[in-house]
Amino acid sequence: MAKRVLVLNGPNLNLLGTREQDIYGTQTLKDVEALCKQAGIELGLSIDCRQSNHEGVLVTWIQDGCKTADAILINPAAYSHTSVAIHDALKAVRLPVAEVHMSNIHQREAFRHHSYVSAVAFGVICGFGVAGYRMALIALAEKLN
Ligand code: CA2
Repeated sequence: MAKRVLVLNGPNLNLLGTREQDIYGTQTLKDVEALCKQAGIELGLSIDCRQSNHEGVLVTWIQDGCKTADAILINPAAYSHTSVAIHDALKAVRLPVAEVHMSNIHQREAFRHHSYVSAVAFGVICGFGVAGYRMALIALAEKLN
């Protein structure tokens, strides 16, 4: 059976492609989700994409992940830099986690340099735009096989 990857996108990523195109590019969240589904087909993974602007919703989806997923790919967006709750939820589910950021967070404001998620992720990809999602799925497929 295909391994299942839960792809989570955090707050404001529903606005992708509509503003701040100099930082995040022109592709929309729909485009990112289509890219993930296509990569899933190529890699033999079943992909479930979700986005929320709410921390608690993301925490619940992560908790449910132990029943519905074999791995989690997450772009926690601004919650990367603030959320102990998301850190704790990811730690609790004990699934392999890949963290993705489209921009190079280390080249940006100091408050973006630390992510609470990185400590519970097996890998972090940043700075490669939306291609980072595909890279993370390749890494997860290898990890799961
Ligand atoms: O580079 C990334 O992927 C980020 O996770 C994106 C977050 C930011 O807070 C992180 O520091 C780095 C921001 C997502 C907001 O995306 C928007 C897209 C278009 C217009 C407005 C916001």
